Amino acid sequence: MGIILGYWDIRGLGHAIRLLLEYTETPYEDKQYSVERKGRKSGTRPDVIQTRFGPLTIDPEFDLSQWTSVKEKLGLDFPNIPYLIDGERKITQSNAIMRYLARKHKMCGETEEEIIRIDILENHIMDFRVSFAELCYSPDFEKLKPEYLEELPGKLKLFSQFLGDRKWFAGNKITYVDFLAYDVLDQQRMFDPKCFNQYKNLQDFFDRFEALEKISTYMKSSRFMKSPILLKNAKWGNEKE
Ligand SMILES: N[C@@H](CCC(=O)N[C@@H](CS)C(=O)NCC(=O)O)C(=O)O
Repeated sequence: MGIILGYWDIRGLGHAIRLLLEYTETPYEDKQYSVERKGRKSGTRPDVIQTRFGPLTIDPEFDLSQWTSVKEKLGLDFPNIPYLIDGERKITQSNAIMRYLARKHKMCGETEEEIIRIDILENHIMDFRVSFAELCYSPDFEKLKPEYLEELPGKLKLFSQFLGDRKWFAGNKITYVDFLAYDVLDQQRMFDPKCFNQYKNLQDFFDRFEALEKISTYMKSSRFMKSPILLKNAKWGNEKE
């Protein structure tokens, strides 16, 4: 049996995993769960999902039952999505999935310096991802957006400095954190299309990544999902472009 990736039918935490599966030419089933808008009466108990930034209560208008009806039945230690099933192996936590796939293809860094850079970036990217998701799911989105945009160049500058004149974030060889960085930085580019204007090395990084043969083929295929980035209850990134 091949690999099964289970996730919402959104980009979210699944995007970097899907990109890595495609890049490594790993056959996989992209098992997507949909959030339905209908079929739920208002006034019923809302679903709560566990996100990186804590529990997120979903308005009863949205029906998560495609996922919640199977959540406890898959034999996952800590039931959540994304999950990856590879035969007997059942893995949750997006970065555990990334590392599992990357280890198979020696994409976890080789030297101590590369591994330290990977560890730093993997965790920093998650902090960055979470702060952006918090903004997008916030009821105060419109109020908080200007401050986020004001602080964004300073945050991107740190990524630009960290990359420096390297080809990839860890060094000369592509590693799984490049997939995470690509995803999260690309979301910023979609949010504020001009935000990379002053960061030539990050623009070159986007181009280099998108020019990878397997990535470019995937991006042209019907399997590729640029959006929606977030669930339907988000204030931004919740629509298919
Ligand atoms: N720390 C987890 C967070 C997973 C997570 O936040 N999953 C969200 C979607 S991005 C979800 O909807 N979980 C479903 C649930 O809690 O039942 C990871 O990195 O994989």
